[in-house]
Amino acid sequence: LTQEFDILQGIEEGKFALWLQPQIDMRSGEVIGAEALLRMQQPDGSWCLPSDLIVNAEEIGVINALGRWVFEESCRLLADWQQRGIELTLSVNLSPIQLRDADMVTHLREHIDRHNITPGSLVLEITETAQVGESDHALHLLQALHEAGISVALDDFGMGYANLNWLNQFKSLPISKIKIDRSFVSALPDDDTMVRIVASIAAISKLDVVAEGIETEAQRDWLLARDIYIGQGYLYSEPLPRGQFDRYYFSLG
Ligand code: G
Ligand code: G
Ligand code: MN
Ligand code: NA
Repeated sequence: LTQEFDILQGIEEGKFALWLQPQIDMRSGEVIGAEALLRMQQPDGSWCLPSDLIVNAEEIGVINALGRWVFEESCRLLADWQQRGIELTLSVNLSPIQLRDADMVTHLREHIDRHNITPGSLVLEITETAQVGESDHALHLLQALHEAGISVALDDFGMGYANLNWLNQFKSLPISKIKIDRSFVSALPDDDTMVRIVASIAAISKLDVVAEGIETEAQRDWLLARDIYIGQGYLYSEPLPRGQFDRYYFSLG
């Protein structure tokens, strides 16, 4: 179990890092962005995300502190890219609990201003299970993010599909992307029902679609044939430490 002390001290001691998984325009093979994935340095020096770390951080009440570090680090990273003329979006995962942090948007805007980055280059990934459509506060927050020019993507989309109530509401939410959950992509091309449904919802709502967890060329080709062209997955790259991500980016550019 990761304790509060370990997490707060880990932040102080530089034990956290954001690794980057490339997001690809599969039509051209070009890198168009990255998802930031949190890693923590282990006693043996390796980096991973302990499977219970996010849940623990939520339970012991330090997820907002950790989330703020992630925001700050993301803004530093974007500022560094933008100073070097690298125009990529950075997608950052958010815990549903952070959606209840009343100061979250103000805090984010301060970082964006301080680092002088383009707000639209930052994408916040929220999970569908956060059921934002059912909370006035979360709706408010989405609206504020929208007004600040920050994009929002629905992560792991499809997992909560059984909730029809939610589906109806989501069409009117200020979000710009949906990410099709890896479990549906891995069922392609044999079982395509779910992805077809998601793709048609996206088409109706005019949202960008990102397909996660693409591992095979057959999956990529199936998606491309249905105009789903933004992809992320081991077929292209695993999440990479920053230096390696830069090399990946420049080797393709
Ligand atoms: O690479 P992967 O093992 O990183 O990620 C495992 C899970 O942890 C994913 O569901 C991902 O969304 C989540 N995750 C990764 N980084 C972060 C982060 O910075 N904040 C939050 N809240 N979740 C994250
Ligand atoms: O929940 P979220 O989508 O944020 O989590 C991303 C997770 O998916 C990370 O743990 C990341 O390492 C993992 N991931 C990314 N691409 C692939 C893939 O192609 N196959 C598998 N099995 N996992 C992947
Ligand atoms: Mn994600
Ligand atoms: Na996901």
